[in-house]
Amino acid sequence: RQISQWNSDESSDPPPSETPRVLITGGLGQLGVGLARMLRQQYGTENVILSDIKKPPTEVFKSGPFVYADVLDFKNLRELVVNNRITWLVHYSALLSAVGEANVSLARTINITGLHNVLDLALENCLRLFVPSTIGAFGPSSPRDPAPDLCVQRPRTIYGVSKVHGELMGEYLHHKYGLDFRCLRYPGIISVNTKPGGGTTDYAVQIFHDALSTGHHECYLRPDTRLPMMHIADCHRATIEFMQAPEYQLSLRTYNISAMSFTPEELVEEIRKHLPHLKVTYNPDPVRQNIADSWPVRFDDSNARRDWGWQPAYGLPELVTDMLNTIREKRT
Ligand code: AKB
Repeated sequence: RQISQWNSDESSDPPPSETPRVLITGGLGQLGVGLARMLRQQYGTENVILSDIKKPPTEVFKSGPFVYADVLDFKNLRELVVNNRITWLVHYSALLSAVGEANVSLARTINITGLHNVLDLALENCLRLFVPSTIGAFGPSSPRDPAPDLCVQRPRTIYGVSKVHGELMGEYLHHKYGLDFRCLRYPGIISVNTKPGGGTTDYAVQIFHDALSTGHHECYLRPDTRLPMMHIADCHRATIEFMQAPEYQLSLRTYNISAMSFTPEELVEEIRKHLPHLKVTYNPDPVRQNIADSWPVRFDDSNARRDWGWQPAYGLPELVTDMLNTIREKRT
């Protein structure tokens, strides 16, 4: 009775077509909570559902809808999409580059089988589907400075292989069946409130915490390792602007997005403008160094800028100032 009452209740009418109903998978990783916050500001708290297989921290649970969702369980996902009248799916579940190399079989299952479930579901339910790709989708034979949108992609990590697979599957389903597939290749993302887990670019987050706690950071990459990076606020804004872009503006379905590119020693130099006593030692980890050496040092994102107006707000000085201020505020 309750359900039929709800169904006949005016307040449960489908939202107007411009208001999406969003489901975010892997929502408790580095990116989900912040993206949900920004989407909820625009579309209303109830229209954005975070999901993961882990129990959320209390503040996340209290801030809006959260549900259990395992991307390997197709029926569970389908139930969530149907019952909640989802129209946009943001698929953040994935194992990152370094942790993927340590557990190839799990990375293959989550990053490829999980993606297939999401693609099938998006097709079945006419969803707009966002799947992030990465600088890790390129490899040693790709042009590295800069890496364009379209070029040779022969990554040497299971993470990269799964991301290229995702790009190709999504684009294939778009061209064959009209799936509204959208994919951005993210650089390393720098955030305060949520930490990355198991990536190659993670040093560029940890160094800020170390700088303000012990004053010493041991870097697992060589000082001259240049990689594309981005402040998390730019990453969220790019994702939302891209999801909102009308289809006719998109000449591609997979775009590079870029903001800045730096080496550990350049980052240290910028942090030392605020904290002159920061001590950094270098102890390269062969696995992560090898991965980083195969990735682009710069991204060409001219297509994103031209087609849907992408423009980053943070350069290196702004990123460093914001990271240090935000961590300080959290600590007081
Ligand atoms: C990683 O380092 O694995 C990620 C990425 C660049 O995709 N942060």
